[in-house]
Amino acid sequence: MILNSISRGKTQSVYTSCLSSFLWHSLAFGISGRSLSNSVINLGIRDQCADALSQLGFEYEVLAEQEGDAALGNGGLARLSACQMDSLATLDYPAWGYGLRYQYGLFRQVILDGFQHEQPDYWLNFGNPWEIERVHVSYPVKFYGTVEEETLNGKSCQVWLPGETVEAVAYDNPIPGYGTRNTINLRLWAAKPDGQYDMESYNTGDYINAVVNRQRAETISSVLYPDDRSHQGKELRLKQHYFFVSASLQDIIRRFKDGHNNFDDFPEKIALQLNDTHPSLAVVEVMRVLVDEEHLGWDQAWNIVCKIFSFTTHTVLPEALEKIPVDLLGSLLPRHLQIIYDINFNFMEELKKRIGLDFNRLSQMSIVEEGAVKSIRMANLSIVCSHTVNGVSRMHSELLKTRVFKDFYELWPHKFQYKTNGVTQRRWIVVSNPSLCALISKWLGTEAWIRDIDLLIGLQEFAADADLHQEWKMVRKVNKMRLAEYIEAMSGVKVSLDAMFDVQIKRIHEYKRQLLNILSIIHRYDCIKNMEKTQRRKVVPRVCIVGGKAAPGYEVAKKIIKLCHAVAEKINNDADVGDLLKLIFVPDYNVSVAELVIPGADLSQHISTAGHEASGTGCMKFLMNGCLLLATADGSTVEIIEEIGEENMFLFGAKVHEVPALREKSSDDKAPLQFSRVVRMVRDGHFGFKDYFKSLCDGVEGDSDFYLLGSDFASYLEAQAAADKAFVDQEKWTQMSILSTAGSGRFSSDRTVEDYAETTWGIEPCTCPS
Ligand code: NTF
Repeated sequence: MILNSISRGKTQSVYTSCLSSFLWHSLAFGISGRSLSNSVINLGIRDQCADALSQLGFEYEVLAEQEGDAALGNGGLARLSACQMDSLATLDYPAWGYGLRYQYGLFRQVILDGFQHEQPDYWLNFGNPWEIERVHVSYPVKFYGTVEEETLNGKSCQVWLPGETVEAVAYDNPIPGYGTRNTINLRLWAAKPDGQYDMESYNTGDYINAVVNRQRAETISSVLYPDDRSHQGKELRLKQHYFFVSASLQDIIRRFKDGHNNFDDFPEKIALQLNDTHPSLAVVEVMRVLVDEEHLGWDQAWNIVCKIFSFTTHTVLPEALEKIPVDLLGSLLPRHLQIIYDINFNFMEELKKRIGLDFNRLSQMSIVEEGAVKSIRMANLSIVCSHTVNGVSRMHSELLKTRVFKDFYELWPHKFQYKTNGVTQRRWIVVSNPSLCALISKWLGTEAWIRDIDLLIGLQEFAADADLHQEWKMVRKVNKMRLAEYIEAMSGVKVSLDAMFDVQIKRIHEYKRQLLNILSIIHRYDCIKNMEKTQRRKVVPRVCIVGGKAAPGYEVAKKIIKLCHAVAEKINNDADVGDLLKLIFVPDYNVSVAELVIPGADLSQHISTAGHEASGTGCMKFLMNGCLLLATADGSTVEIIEEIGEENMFLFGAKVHEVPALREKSSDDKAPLQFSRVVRMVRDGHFGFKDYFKSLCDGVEGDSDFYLLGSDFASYLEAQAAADKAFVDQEKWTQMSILSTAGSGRFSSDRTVEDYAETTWGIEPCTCPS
């Protein structure tokens, strides 16, 4: 979820246009990863820093490793925002990011006996040197209370009498652009108690209550919800949403009002991007502020709202769309609920004029969902109030138009666009893979690709050059050594550098199909065990690396982690197998781990059931680093195929249009024998924990195989075999690797934000005077 505001039109500079703001979503957003290396690279002072540190007796790399990850987000959505901030700064866009300064970021994953345990991530233990506390920038945020009707200048109006006030205090985190003086700001809000309330309690002698209330206020920004998919109707979560939205909008409106005495120019100066539905209350809040506080007429306020908001959704599954129970919303934000009802009333009236009394459709498109738990559909609210609805890849956008938001697409086809995600080459090549960075610059004869990613295509010309092959292989080997050392230190397992390093790192989800990967590893193991010794010599050695966190309440995902450990235990200790196969689970997967693992990977897996991954961004990071992809045609991989060609990756599996029919097909026709065999091995307790794994097996056999592991298994094994074959021919492999990097330009977040700037926000870069 992103909510951004940007100054529109031609602006002189960031400084003269300080009305410009980029209001970034908070709850799935964060500073993600470490800041030191990225900042010194972007500022162009890395070598000076390293020299200065060495004079003080410190090694730069060692020092940089000491920094902890800021994990103020869950997964791809959060890291996407961080990449986009880097691009916005680098490309001189006048932007601001907003978020929540959680005290506890995403939990730390600790593995005990193969099971995931969650430990709190109190990342502020040693302070955060990157932030500047703005004690004077704070705003009251109100909750609860009642709404009363009053008469003002002869007109009746609604007045919200809140029951609780909390203070939002700003902490600024500068984001420097690369090769520019432009530095943008990420403003994070921390919740503090409202002084007023404290005193009242104290005066009545209720000292204990005063302290408890202080703590209650601070709770709002205390902890990040660790589930990136399910949105239970939790009051604290809703409070976080509104706290972030209210503080950020007060900040933006204050800056706007500094230079304007009415709201006529507001849509000219501000663009707000709803990045997923988590900040969608912003549309309601803007209406409330304009109507109740600024006393604009409803129509005038509505006109402004419809011009400033655009919406990006990051999910494919209708069931993952956020809904807020009306009772909860009405008690926490009573005035907002009224406004939502009014917006919906107007929308329904307009809709009736367009489609007539088609009650089925009217009820599906309504912002209010009737039913056992009456709820507000945040996606519908966002679509109704936004001028643009974006998908995060072309395929995602097609699914939105034909399935998820079909009715809305038929009503407003002009609103629907897509902006395929991207990642920043500054962090994902320059910072995390410095030797590859140097090699690319040497062969292209310039470092300009770091700002102008399209230049990477120039590598194509040398894809068959023997000297480049030599150097490319050397860089890859050194990165593999670094990863192998990490694996040994972390797990005690020694891995061979001659093996193919095969990686799947991402959040654990059934649709991402880590289970498919593990089952195919069991199959490989089974094949090796059943081979003659002479045959084993022909096996291409593999090190399979899996990493990812499971949401604490997601039982199936936790079982998949345990299965991975159980299988690893068996394989890694089997003398028959030796270096031919190793399975490693990398614990506590986070951005820093990704920076180490991605450059050292030969093959990476992006194997979601077609039609489930909205985009995926991990695949882009691997691609940039010259890692070959083993993938289904899902999300952004479809566009990767267009860039590098099917022949340079290993594609498999059902296509998106085939999935519905496959789900209908009778279970007996779906899975091949090899699949049944490996599932049986798990069922029979080959890896222990027979009872515990039973439900995992039940979930992929028969009609329960919703994610189609069985029907994709045969083609998955074929793709794996093709990868083995290609790896034997190292020159061919290296050429494919070079072509992967060369073709990755389209997947830079520079391209994504330029696209947003031009076609959604209508803004231009403004260069800082030097
Ligand atoms: C994720 N969505 C999608 O699952 C990914 O495919 C996509 O690459 C990223 O967003 C970024 O667009 C979510 O994390 C969420 F929360 F929306 F489900």
